[in-house]
Amino acid sequence: MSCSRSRTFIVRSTVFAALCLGLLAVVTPASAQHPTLIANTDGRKTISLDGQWQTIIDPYETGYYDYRYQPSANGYFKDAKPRTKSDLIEYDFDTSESLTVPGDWNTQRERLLLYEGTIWYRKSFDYQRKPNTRLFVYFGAANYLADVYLNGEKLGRHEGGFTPFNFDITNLVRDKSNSLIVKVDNKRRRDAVPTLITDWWNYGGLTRQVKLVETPATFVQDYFIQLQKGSRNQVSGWLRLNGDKLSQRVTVRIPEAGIGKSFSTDANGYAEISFNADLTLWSPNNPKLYDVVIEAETDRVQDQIGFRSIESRGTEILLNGRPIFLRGVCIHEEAPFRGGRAYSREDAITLLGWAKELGANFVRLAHYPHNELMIKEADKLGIMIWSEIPVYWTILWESPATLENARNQLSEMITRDKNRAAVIVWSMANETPVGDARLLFLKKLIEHARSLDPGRLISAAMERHYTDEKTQMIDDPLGEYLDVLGCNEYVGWYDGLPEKTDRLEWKMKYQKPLIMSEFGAEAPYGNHGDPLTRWTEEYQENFYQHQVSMLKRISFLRGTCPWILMDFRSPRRPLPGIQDFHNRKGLISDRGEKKKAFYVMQKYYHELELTLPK
Ligand code: GCB
Repeated sequence: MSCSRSRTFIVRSTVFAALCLGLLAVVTPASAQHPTLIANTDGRKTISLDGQWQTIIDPYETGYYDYRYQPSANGYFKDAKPRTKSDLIEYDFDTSESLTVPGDWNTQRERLLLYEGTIWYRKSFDYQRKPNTRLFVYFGAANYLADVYLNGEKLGRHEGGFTPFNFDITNLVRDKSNSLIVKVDNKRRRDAVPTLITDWWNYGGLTRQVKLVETPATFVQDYFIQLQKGSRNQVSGWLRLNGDKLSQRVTVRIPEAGIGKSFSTDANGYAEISFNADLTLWSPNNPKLYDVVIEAETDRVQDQIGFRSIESRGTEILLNGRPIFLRGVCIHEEAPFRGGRAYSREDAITLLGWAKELGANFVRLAHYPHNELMIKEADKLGIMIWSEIPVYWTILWESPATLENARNQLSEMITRDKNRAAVIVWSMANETPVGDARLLFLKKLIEHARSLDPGRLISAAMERHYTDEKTQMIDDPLGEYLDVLGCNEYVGWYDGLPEKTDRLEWKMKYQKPLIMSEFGAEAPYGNHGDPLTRWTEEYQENFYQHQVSMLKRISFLRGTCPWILMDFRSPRRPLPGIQDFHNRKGLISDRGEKKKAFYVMQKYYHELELTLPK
């Protein structure tokens, strides 16, 4: 993404041409999807399209394919109305039910709880066109596959349920009654990312905010402004313009630090930036954010950026040059109290507030990129983040299209969040099986991540195995390519009883820091019994007590992320009266009740806070 300097990619082929080429039926290669994602849309004039959208449920994709299973020229994207009393049109957005955006569809209507398929969304809006102004439509996320149309014309397709995308609609938008239509399809596919099985709910829909973004004709489309790797006073990065006037003087200002440096963009609108700066560094104790202004001749955009360095050396993780221990917790993007996908600032504040109460300075946002508000709140609160893409379990390692899709999701995640100090780890994968094809696949992702962002730590949540009955070994060949190793282990839950941890010794093939990226046990809040009775809070508490004693014995351990902060919905968890289709490994219930285990981790974190550098 950072190297791509081409103009915004807009698919505006006529439906006729598309039909001739068979384009509508073909998935656009992910790499060609969105080379020009706009960074920091919050720093721009936007018009929200959130609220009620008219929707049509379309399990057979009747609005897309004709009866020969060919893309239809007159699909629902035409938003047609009968013109005469004799006209035959078998759909009507106006009289169909509506859904709220942002929001998953599953939790908005009872009969959609298990729905996996297509729903068409339509928003009508007016827009006053302005001279020298471009207009984009920006989607925070659509799970999973989105086909987007404006006024009957296709803008393009986006694949991947957790990252943003945008389209230039300057030449298509009109003053009155624009019809913006999105076909969202959340059918699971073997070749998709994630693939057929996950331990979380496949919430479909326009799950994050949708907005119109106004920019000048030539605008600052993206920029990377961070401390250079290994430095605490050298800012380096790049910026990129999009438009017709690509050669400009652009000034980067950090007023509070008295900085104003100018750079010239090349014929592609690209400039590298580099300057010295005496800055107060961002850290959990002092999450300092600076106003940063990027001023081109034709545009001005403002951001809030924190500056900090993050490195690994031997088995240490160094924040601003000092060793830290990551007191973490895993979080799913599940809404506290109401259930469903989390999307709001309030959701973020609640979840991160609980993490703070636990004593955490770090969160692992599992298993896909979470919404941007979460990252921005963490930036303000001083909570460090592990962010990951949904390369989970059993991806099709040999498929070039699957790799391209994963790469694209990685690009979009990094593009969106690369200026957020809170993010310190990009994770490539979760519990993927050791093997040659998988290693090749993940090495390509690592290479790609490093090319987009040379600064952050690269990790992956891996597995361990027994070399004898008391030795746990981490020697996954992937470890060689990572900066920090993640390991998920459930000794005491899927593997024996809690006491089993007492006799285990941990070994790792690599001289690198280890984060125990998952460990946990299930208990619905309020279910009581003795410490060896499954599903009780006492068992979960016992599990954590034994885990903590074991974790304390691992000399190369530099972080812990219990699984998980809050209970979440999962189709893999049917046990009646206990799970009821929820994974109950939360330290807190989905109603906000803290379980006994919460206090075990809290105590451990408070001890760590007193004894280890923050
Ligand atoms: C794991 C997975 C996570 C599951 C968890 C569990 O290893 O990474 O997605 O939810 O175990 O509860 O089994």
